[in-house]
Amino acid sequence: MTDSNKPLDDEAPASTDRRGFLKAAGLAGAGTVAVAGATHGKFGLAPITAAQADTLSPPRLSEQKWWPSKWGADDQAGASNHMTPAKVLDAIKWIKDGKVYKIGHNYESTMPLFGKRVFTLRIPGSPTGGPFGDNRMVYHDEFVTTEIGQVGTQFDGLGHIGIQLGADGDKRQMHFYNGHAASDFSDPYGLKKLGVENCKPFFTRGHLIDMVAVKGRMMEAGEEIGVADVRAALQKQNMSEADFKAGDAIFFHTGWSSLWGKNNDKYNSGEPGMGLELADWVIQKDLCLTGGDTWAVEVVPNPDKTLAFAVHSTLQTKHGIYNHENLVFDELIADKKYQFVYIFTPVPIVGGTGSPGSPIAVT
Ligand code: UVW
Repeated sequence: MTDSNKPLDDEAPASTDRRGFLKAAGLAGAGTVAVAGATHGKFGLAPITAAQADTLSPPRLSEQKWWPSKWGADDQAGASNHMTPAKVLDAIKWIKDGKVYKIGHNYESTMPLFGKRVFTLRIPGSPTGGPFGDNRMVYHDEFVTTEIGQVGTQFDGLGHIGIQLGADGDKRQMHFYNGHAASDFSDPYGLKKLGVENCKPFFTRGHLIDMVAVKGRMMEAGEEIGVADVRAALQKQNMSEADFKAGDAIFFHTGWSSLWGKNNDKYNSGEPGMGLELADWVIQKDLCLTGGDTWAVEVVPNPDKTLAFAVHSTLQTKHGIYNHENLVFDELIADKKYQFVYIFTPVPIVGGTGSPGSPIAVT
């Protein structure tokens, strides 16, 4: 990792030596798995034991303090701060055809859901109301029960992923983007900080990496996308690393979305995706967002069996770089359109952890 934040001296428990802190960090990983609940033991995410933690070689992910953010100590918008008028005017140069591609899935009860999340829709009364007036108007409303920002095509806000640095249950030591501690903002009626409403709408250049073309097949669960893979895809697509500018977004087509609604068990069983090497590259390129045709956009299980969703923790928690999950790129791939304007306005649910919605790519 080239992550160069300063050590967490002021956060380590007073009585903890380096070895002890590594152990705490390892057990924090176990806590993360417990949050995943139903996935315990799945994806190779079994919690590490204290004995395993003792053998971990430094530096561990959670050893370093990642705040204050480069966007300011009070910032809650993270990498969406890249969305400036200059960025929009630069991005718009990529619109040549006037063609709009829908890159999100429809929302329906048959979509694959992570863990025990649900999606149910009812039309109360059906019709819900009316008739009104002499014109006899009737109407339908929908009633939806779901984890609204974390099902289907979903955009992770910065209140979604944190890192537990202390003991289980110690919310003062559960830190999120910009160091915000769960003790300061977590609330059953909506997050008091880092709610998705703080994110600025996206209108930026998007680069699509076609891993299916690189591999000649759909990628498999646990298969990591590295920097060399991205370079191979760029070469195949007549693109270059120099095309990436600060504030751009990168997307990965792995073929995994072909399982969507057809083999949900396999879709949910793990996934191919980014590893930490590539996460570092994303940080170096100063991108605003990653996205993919999988439910986490990162490799699951991680080839390093002691890690769980480490790319989420690195990009979202430590760098405020957003993640857009469960996308679909088939039409862009069919048209060989690998560069476009990515447009997405997160639904500003006050205190929400994420957002549903219908992102588009415009060429
Ligand atoms: C978790 O919520 C654990 O993952 P994701 O952001 O991929 O839904």
